Amino acid sequence: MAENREKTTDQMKMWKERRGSQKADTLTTGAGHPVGDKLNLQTAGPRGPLLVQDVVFTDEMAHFDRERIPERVVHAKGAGAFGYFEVTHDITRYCKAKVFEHVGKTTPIAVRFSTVAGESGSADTVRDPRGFAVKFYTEEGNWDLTGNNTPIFFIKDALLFPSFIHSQKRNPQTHMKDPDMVWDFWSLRPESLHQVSFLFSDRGLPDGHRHMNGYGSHTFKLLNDDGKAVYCKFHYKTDQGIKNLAVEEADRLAATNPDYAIGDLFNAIANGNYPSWTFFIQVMTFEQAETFPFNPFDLTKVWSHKDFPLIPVGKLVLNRNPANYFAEVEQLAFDPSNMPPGIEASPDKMLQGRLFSYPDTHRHRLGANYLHIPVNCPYKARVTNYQRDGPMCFSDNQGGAPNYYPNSFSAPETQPQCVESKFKVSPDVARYNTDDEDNVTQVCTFYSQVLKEDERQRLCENMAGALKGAQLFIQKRMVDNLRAIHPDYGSRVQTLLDQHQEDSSKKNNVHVYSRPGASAFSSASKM
Ligand code: HDE
Repeated sequence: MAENREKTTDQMKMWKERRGSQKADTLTTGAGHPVGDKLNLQTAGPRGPLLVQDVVFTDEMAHFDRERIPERVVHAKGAGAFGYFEVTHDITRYCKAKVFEHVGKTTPIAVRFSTVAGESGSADTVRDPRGFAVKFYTEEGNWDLTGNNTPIFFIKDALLFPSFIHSQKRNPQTHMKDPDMVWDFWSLRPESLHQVSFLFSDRGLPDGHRHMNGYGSHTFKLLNDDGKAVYCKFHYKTDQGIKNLAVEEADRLAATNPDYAIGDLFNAIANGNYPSWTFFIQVMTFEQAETFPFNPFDLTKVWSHKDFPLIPVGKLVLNRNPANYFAEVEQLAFDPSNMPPGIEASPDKMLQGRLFSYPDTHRHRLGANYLHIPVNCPYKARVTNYQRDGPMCFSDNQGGAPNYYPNSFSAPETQPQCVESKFKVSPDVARYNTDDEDNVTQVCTFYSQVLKEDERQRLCENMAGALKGAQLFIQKRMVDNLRAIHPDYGSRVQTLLDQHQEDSSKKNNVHVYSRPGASAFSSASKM
């Protein structure tokens, strides 16, 4: 029924309605020349050939030929929206950043949610972590909290990231997702088990983007006005409540409505049902960090909420859909190194690696002047510096202001109170191996205490359903790792794998370890 159509389906209709009785605009070329005919090429005679002087055609085609920019190397499929952050609780004793200046203060935000391993046309309902990236447009420059829907990650050393991602994406020859690659990497790197266990639990299939939490994940540093620093983690908890999809429902949606999460977010906002998240921090003093039983900068670990309680800070609300997807979401560029004074990086090796990678990828994907693009531009601050020129310079290029520093002509000056905090670094420079740090304790707690019995069983079924696609020696290595976490974890997954082997030998009589069609990242993980 036409009246039951969703807002996403009715977008064209609504656009027309908004224009009301306004006359249609004049169609122009890219250079603004009015176009007389947009349906017929200019040809010598009715059967051709085409004339090179048909600039209406060449202008249109040349631009079309260049429409695609490189998709994000990870997190390519996503949905974006805009809104605000409001401070509800004072944390100025920890942080001097103006974004937290006083209760009631609001700051505009942009948020992009994403899956990780799929391409930009892939389905939304696959088993995968979800990106949850927030850009705060503050008067001290943009602050990008480029997080995920999990408080932890698969690895703890940034040097491993390209290999890790290669193992989760496509096989270099077949161009297919490859369970051998996925499980080979994970089973060779036991520090991934915490995140892998989270991924194959119910939370690996969130029901759209509104029903999941977000996390800054890394440890950051906060500085107050007196220059005192503490370590901190950021959390945003969904006010819509956590909701996950059952495996069968996720599969059905992947086949029938692959853009389910994009549509769900757009429709909610278009209907005035604005999603929100409550923003918290956890704080650890430098003294507590010294005696913390784990490396407090290890991204494969969480900080217990009992020892480091959540401190409420504010609210994130999304109340505007993008007016144009490419302009405001495809070009939206997050960068963990975007931090205003008062928020700094901790020594976390993953965070440190990200400080380089993001602006580097943006310069490749969007160009050297990507910060001129309106959605990335720190419009609440005024950019005054000594950077000039470059391709696609959209601003006035800072007019006649001096382009060198120091200078004697009253050009932008440094602000000593904004200098980064001092900290001591004493150890030897080396390539330190961290893979043998305790990779067991927290995963064991997750498996045996956080999950309930039915959740544990589903985790094992989901995992075995995907792991069965890998070669036997990889399955064995993975199960050995699981046994090290908890004997029950390993033996349950092994029993399910054996069951599968039996079923498939009965069915095929041959070839029990041939790979099933389902990729390791398909949600379909029931045996
Ligand atoms: Fe990313 N990641 N990442 N990542 N990441 C990118 O940046 C990278 C990591 C995350 O909606 C890329 O603009 C490295 C952790 C999100 O636009 C790239 C390392 C977390 C998004 C990149 C990590 C994330 C990205 C690809 C390890 C959660 C999407 C395109 C050292 C805390 C942001 C782009 C958006 C995107 C690199 C690990 C979250 C290549 C090198 C950990 C949400 O720069």
